Amino acid sequence: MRVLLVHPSALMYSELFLRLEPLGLERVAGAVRDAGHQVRIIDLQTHTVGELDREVARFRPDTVGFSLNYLANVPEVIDLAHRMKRLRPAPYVFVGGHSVSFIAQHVLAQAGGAIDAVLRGEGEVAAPLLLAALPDRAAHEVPGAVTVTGTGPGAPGMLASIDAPLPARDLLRRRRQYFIGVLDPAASVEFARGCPWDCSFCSAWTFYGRSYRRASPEAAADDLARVPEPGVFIVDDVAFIRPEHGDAIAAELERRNIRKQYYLETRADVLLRNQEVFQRWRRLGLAYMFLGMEALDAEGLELLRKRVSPDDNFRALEVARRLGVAVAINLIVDPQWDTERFRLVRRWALEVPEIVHLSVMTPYPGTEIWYTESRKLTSLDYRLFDIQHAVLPTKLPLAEFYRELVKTQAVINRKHLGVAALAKTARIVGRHLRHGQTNFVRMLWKFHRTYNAQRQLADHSRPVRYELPQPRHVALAPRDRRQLYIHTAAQRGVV
Ligand code: B12
Ligand code: SF4
Repeated sequence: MRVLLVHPSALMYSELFLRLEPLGLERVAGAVRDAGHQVRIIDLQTHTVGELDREVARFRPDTVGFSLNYLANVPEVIDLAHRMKRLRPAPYVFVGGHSVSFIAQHVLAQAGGAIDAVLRGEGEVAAPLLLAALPDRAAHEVPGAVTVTGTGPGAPGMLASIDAPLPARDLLRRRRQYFIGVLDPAASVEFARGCPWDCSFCSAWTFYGRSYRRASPEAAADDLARVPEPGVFIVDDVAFIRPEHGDAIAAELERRNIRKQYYLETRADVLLRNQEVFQRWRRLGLAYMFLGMEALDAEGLELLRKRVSPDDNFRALEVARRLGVAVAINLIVDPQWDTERFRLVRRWALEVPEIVHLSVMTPYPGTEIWYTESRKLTSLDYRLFDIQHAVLPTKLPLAEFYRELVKTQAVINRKHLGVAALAKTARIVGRHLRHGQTNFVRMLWKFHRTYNAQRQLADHSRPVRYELPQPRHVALAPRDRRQLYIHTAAQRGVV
C-alpha cells in the first residue's frame, strides 16, 4: 500500500525558539515500512500545502495518516482531511497522536466523514494493524481504533520495547531546517518513554498509564550513530530518572566516540539526586537543560502536584549552574495573576541568569485539571489551547493580561537577546552563517512579530469552526485517575 504521513504546521509561538523533527511520525513510518508498505512523509513545519498537493499528485497514496499531537492543530488537520477526500480516488484518512487520543470520538464526529479512523495511543503497533485490516474493511477490529463503523476492542497495543522500530529519518527531506536555539541543525532522539509522576496539569503520564520504558543503551547509541546533525534534542519527558540508564548510554557513546551537543528536559529532584550522571553528560556535550519549575512558591507547587519543594527547585538551579549547562526554566502563569504578580516574576526572572519561559495554565483533555478545574473555560477554540493564550477567566481584563504577559516575556527576552547577549552569541551566529544555517539567526529577529499582545487578543475574535468538547466536571479520587489512561495499567507488564 502507498502510505503518506503528514505532520501539521508548527504553532507560531513555538517556532520562534525551535522547530523539531517529528520523531513520533518517523517511528510510525518506520513501523509501516517494516510491514512492507511504501511510505513518504511531508512535514508542514518545513513544507507548504502546495508541496503537499504536489506530493499527493505524484505519489497517489492509498492512505494518508496525520499526526495530531497538539490540540491547536486539530482544525488544520480536519481541513486537510477534507482536502484529501476531494481527491479522486479519495484515500483512506486516519489520524493519531497524543492529543487526539483523548478526544477521538469527538474529532471523528467533527470531521464529518473526512477522517475514517483515529488511532489512540502509540502508533507503532496500531498503524500496521490498521493497514493490514483495510482490505477486509476491518479497521474497527484494531485495538485502539475509533472508526465510523465502530471502535476496536480493548486498549491500544503498546510496544514491549521501544528499541524498535527505528525512526525513518531518511524520509525527512529538509532535515537542516530543524533546530533548537543555537543547536542548529538538531535531530531528536528518544531514550525513554513515559513518566511515573502525576502532575495535575500534564497528560504525559495519563497517555502512558504512568508506565516508563527505557531504550537499551545499544539501541540508543545505534540510533544516535545514524544521526547526521551535530545537535540533539532528547525528547524524554524527564531525562535520566534512572542514573544507571543514563550512565550506560553515556558509556556506549564514549566507547563509540559519538560526540554531539545535547538539549534535555528534566525535573529538579532528578537533577539533585543524579548529579554525577548529568556531570558525565556535560562532558559528553550536554549544553542545554529545560527545568519544569512551574511555580516559585510551595502552595503553587502543591496545587500542581509537582512533588518538589521550592527549595529543591532553587538547589537544582545551583547544581545546573555549577555544571555549566545553560538552563531554561518554565513557569506556569495562572490567569488569575494580577499586575503585581507579573511584576514580581519579572523582577525574579531578571535576577537569575537562567532563561525563563512562561506558559499559561491551560486545562487539556487527558489532564486531571480538565475534569477538576472549577473555573469555566472562556473559549473552546482549539487554536487557543497552546499554553500561550488564556482560556480560563483572567483576573485582569484580557487585553491587560496579554500586555503584562508579553511585557514579561519581552523583558526576559531582552535579557537574552539584547545587545550584550547578542555580542556573546556573535561567535555562534558567525559559525552558523558560515555553514549556511540561518534558523537560529532568523529567530533572533522574530520576537516582536510573534509575541504581540494585540495579536494574542485578536486571536480570541477569529471565527470558530471547530470547538473542543465541554469538560465534564468530576471529583477524581486517586484510584479514579486511572480512568484517564490511554494505555492501561494492565499493559504495564510489558515494560
Ligand atoms: C518533544 C515535544 C515537543 C517538541 C515537538 C517535536 C515535534 N515536531 O513533534 C516541541 C519542543 C517542538 C514541542 C512543542 C510544543 N509542545 Co510538546 N511535547 C513534546 C513531548 C515532550 C514529547 C513528544 C515526542 O516526541 N515523543 C516521542 C514520540 C516517539 O512520541 P509521539 O510524538 O507522542 O508519537 C507517538 C504517538 O503520539 C503516536 N503518533 C504520533 N503521531 C502519529 C501519527 C499517526 C498517523 C499515528 C497513527 C500515531 C501517531 O505514535 C507515536 C509513536 O508511539 C510531549 C510529551 C509526551 N510525552 O508526548 C510534549 C507535548 C506533546 N507537548 C505539549 C505542548 C503543550 C507543546 C506546545 C504547545 C508548548 C508551547 N506552547 O510551546 C508546543 C507546540 C508544538 C507545535 N505544534 O508547534 C503537550 C501537548 C498538549 C496538548 N494536548 O496539545 C505535551 C503532551 C506535553 C505536556 N505534557 O503537556 N513539543
Ligand atoms: S510535568 Fe513532567 S514530571 Fe510532571 S507528569 Fe508531566 S512529564 Fe511527568
